[in-house]
Amino acid sequence: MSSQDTKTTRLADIATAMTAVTEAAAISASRWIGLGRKEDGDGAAVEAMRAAFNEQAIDATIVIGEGEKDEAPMLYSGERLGLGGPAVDIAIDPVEGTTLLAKGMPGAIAVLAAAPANTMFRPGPAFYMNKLVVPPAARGAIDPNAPVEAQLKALGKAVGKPVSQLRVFVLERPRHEKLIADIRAAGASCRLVSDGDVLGSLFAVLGDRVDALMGVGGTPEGVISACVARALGGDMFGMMAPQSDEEKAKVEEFGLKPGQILTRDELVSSDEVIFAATGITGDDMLGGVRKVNGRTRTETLLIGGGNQMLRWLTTDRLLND
Ligand code: VTB
Repeated sequence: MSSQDTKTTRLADIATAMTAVTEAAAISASRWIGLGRKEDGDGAAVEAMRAAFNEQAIDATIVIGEGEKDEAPMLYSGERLGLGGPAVDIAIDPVEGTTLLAKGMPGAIAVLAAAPANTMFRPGPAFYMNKLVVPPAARGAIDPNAPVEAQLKALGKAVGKPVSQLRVFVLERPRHEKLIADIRAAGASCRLVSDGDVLGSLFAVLGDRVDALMGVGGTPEGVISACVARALGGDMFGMMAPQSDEEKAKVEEFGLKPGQILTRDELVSSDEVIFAATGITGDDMLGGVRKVNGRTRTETLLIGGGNQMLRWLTTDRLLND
């Protein structure tokens, strides 16, 4: 067996476990769809994720938990989970898009990324990151320090489109007013979305709906996005972008510089990455949790590094509720 085959086999084993974890989180969170209580939905997903991890034959270290930024319930960074097995770093977002969940809007997902132990960037207190995510054709073609117009020109050249046909995923936030104006002034268009830049990064890497993702979002989501980019051969840069003096001071104390740019491979230094996402509220990429013939159906997207494969899994479970 070649080393590539060995790697693939090991990944496949962990991959199944990872889908069980995101599915458990999505099912628990789905009970809170549209109830206006995002912390409760997030808390349910966190507890379900923790319980599901502890049933898997892995030695998982949570490198990136979620919650501190939104004062939501935590799966703590540094927490060890699992029954023992391959040592992996885990970045989780039990509900990516808690507001979407609380409002019953499309696009909330339960998501995680896994990679071999000690290969994921530890963001510490850095909550916000300025991201640039592009598809494989543009890998190495974009200067993260260049103005937006120059980046879009380089992107267009790399993907073979005029700038006027490029669309950029941007979170709709007041902080992005200038970015949005710059994108439009360059002749490109924006897909403005209220939440969910992990899905945005996935779309950008796939060149599906958008050609790039730009702007400031959560750092946890950023590391998960870097795993997607690495697994599928796309590119990403993440720039430390503290949004308050307090965050800036903590980031500096931690040894990171505001404005410091991390490459995709600094964000995750292994090709052996796994990404799993299960739809909660559902959108046109991943259906949400729903009842079908008395069973609970989930839709999960699984991406395994190395072979650049995307796998969609539809699972129906008989649950007692
Ligand atoms: C983004 C988005 C997330 O946080 O990362 C965003 O993808 C950034 O934080 O779904 P702000 O909302 O504070 O701008 C989320 O919206 C989740 O909190």
